[in-house]
Amino acid sequence: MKSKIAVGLAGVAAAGFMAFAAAPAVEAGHHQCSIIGKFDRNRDGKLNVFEAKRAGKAVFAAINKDGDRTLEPSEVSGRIGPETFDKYNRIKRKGLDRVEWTRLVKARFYAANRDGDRTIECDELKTKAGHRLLAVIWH
Ligand SMILES: [Ca+2]
Ligand SMILES: [Ca+2]
Ligand SMILES: [Ca+2]
Repeated sequence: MKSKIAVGLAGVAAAGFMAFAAAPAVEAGHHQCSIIGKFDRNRDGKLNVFEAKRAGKAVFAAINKDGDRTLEPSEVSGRIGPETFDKYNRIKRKGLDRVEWTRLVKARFYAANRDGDRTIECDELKTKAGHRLLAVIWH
């Protein structure tokens, strides 16, 4: 009898842990989709490439802390990795200029658009590619 109770408690503890672990992901999902409302100019509940580019430009301005013309590695840390930085840093100045940054935003937009239509829907933001898009349009 004692062992049955112990097993039962372990089960409850495991379920409790899983519920705890799942909760933040659900909240994060809701949070992620709020960016659509923020930049959804044509009010269709989705992000088209123009809306995503606008969001990307807002990020550029927000994270370009030194106010120069480019995003340096320190300014994009946590958003893109060094390989991505090098790949899009075609004109080798200090960092990514607005054109290069926008090219990256567009590439991530199309990579995240799994159903191949013209827009990013909320569920597409919840995928790995969606997170990679969010990294360059969210602030
Ligand atoms: Ca829209
Ligand atoms: Ca800068
Ligand atoms: Ca889509």
